[in-house]
Amino acid sequence: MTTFVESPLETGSGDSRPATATFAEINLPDEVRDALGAGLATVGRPDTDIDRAMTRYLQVFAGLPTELLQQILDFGRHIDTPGVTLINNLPVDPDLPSTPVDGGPSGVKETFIAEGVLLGLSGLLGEPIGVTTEKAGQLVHDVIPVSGGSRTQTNQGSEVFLNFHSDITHDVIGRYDVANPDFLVLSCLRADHEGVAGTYYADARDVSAALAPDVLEVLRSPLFRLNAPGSYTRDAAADAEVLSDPVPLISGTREYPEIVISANGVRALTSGAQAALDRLQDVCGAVAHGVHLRPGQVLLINNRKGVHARSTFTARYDGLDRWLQRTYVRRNLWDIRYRVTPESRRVHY
Ligand SMILES: O=C(O)CCC(=O)C(=O)O
Ligand SMILES: [Fe+2]
Repeated sequence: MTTFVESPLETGSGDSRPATATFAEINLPDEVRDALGAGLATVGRPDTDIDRAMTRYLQVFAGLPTELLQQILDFGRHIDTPGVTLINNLPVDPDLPSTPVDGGPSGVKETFIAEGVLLGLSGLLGEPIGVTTEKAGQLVHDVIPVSGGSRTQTNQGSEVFLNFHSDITHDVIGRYDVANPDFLVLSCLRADHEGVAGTYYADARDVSAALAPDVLEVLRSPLFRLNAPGSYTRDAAADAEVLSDPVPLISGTREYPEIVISANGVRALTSGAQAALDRLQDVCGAVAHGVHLRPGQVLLINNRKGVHARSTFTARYDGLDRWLQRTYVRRNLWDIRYRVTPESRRVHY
């Protein structure tokens, strides 16, 4: 049975977190972990035939206890389920190689348990996709500190707080919150040296409840332009801003709001909008749930129900730095077919 356990988690700096069930935790019993690991070991490399591998992962994960499996499926399919779920005690690779200092992928990783955990869980939520401007279109993203990017608002950073954001996708339609992933799966292969890197999630339901009504109304107005992700502006625009059309940051029904924030900068169009934006980051910090990810732990993140952030930590670039793997997951590939590349039906511009 799952409980809304908060003991291994930190709360944000404030005291305004309402008691809603926007965070959940799943603990795998040891025998379930071991059976999953044994099943995944039979699949091998996922990248030679990804659709065959996804099918095999589904068969392996179908062996989870019904209650646990349903909780993961419900996370992906229902509007009223938590925005974030931490899964504990997943199988890990027997001998993890060095953390790649160039941000990955590792050329010497010879077992694929982590990839199986990541892609198998992703397949329970939807379909993993690649984006050509993010990690060269790969389906498995390595999230590793990179010295050249240590102070950037990207997943290469470590020395600066990565502000509350959604993972968005630059799109010529002018909206960056349409073709972006519905879910992120974040899997920890190696913690940071000091074990202090925190990953935080603020649910838009909690955020909305904690905001003053007038500030919420401003955030629900199309007074904000999102800057494209740092990976896009770096590669395609020499780090110049590439702004979206004006959008609201919070939208949809009051009961089930959607939130979007770009990590690489939001341009507020009025001074009132700027004040609301500043307040929004503070409120996210106050209502957020956080975890110091450890090997064998995975965070399922709904990229529409809430926003996530990462604390600072110290990278040493010594092969033992923090190493996460991440997927971008779409519930439905049909709606983003206008962006598909000729090379792969899972990779989009
Ligand atoms: O490093 C983390 O914990 C999260 C980084 C992040 O925002 C991401 O990978 O999308
Ligand atoms: Fe992110």
